[in-house]
Amino acid sequence: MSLPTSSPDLTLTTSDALFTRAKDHSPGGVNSPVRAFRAVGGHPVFMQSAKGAWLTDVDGNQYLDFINSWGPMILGHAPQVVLDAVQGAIQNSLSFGAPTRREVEMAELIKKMVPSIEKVRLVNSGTEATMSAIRVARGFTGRDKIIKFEGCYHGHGDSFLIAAGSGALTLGTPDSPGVTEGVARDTITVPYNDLEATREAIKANKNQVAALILEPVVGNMGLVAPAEGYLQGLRELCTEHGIVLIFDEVMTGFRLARGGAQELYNITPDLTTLGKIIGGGMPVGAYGGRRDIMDCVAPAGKVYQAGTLSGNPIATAAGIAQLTYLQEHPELYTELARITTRLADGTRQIAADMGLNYTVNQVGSMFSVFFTDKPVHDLEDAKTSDTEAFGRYFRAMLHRGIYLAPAQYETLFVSTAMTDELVDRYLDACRESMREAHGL
Ligand code: HOZ
Repeated sequence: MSLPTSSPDLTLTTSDALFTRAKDHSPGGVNSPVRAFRAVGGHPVFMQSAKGAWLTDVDGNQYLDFINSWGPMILGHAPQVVLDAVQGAIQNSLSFGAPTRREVEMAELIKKMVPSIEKVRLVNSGTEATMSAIRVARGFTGRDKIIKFEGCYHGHGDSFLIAAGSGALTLGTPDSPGVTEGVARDTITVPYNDLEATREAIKANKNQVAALILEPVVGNMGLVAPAEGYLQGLRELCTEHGIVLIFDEVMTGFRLARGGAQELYNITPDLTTLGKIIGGGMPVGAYGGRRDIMDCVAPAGKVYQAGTLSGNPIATAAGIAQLTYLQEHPELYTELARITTRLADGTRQIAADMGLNYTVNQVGSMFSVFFTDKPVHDLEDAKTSDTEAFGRYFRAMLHRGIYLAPAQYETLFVSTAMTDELVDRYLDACRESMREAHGL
């Protein structure tokens, strides 16, 4: 028997070992690009479990979570009310591929909380919701083109991978290979927060634009809020030109208010897309809106869209439990905004104390720290961020047990499990990490 000639590397973590294995089996070792940590350096951490505000990785390290599964864990991880609902539901089969009572209850709940939705179709993800919504808008209007906004991300449907935000932007492929020229031609992009540019685009494509789709508060170039009057201006343009206004509220729905960004800004879109939050973390999405538009969807109408797992009984059980809790506890939104303001203001102040006038954008329980002193209103502003410094900051925070989104062009999400004591912990880590990232 031959003996090993060198000792094993004892510093190799279980996460590192899993990542090495994963790279043999999956592209880049992950099932969604941003998770690979390419934008921030280092290796991804593999998660084992989570409860409340805390994540535990496969090596037993704990982290205060600021991703919250990219939004849906608004009540923190593993809330009892959702766990009970899921545990009750799994006894009765995991899927039927046939109608169930809970699908009806879920639709009623969504309509109650988001009054612009008169009819709704459940799907399995936000990506499915947005792809379906533009198909319906095209079927309804008989037009081909859509307008989207630079840096907005609506999932990975072909039509949206033009000037896309999130991972596509981070990894330098905002216009993905594999999207045909024909599809790209039908997607018109304009800068976010620029009403005049949208007006011009509509004028240049008169009677050709089926839909205008946007994140009313953008979460995928970092967090960017709409300028005063901007959403209202878009609403008026769409009404004037017979264009279907689609609010992609996959991130903001049920998070910024019970009725999402449209409630917060008091704007009524024609269609709304929803995602993961309506499943409490289970794979769910939905699109819905005006009755006359939704009645174009099969089998009521001719626009085809279907799915075996749509309205899945476990996902709807989780979703009903979480949405009911949100519906019955409106006060939690005020508290979420208060605690997130402490996080955002605290971060801004820490940076300022070091002579760094970094921009921190916040709306309700979502916030982003841009490593730039320019106010950030659109993609061009966001791109002035120092992504190298952000990477160093991210790694320093991770080392101190704070789990941030692993890319500058993403948003942080806060849950009701965040306490003032935990905010203090975050701010201590932030102060040390800012110093470390800038060699101060
Ligand atoms: N790009 C997604 C958020 N904007 C991340 C999805 C994921 O990795 O889970």
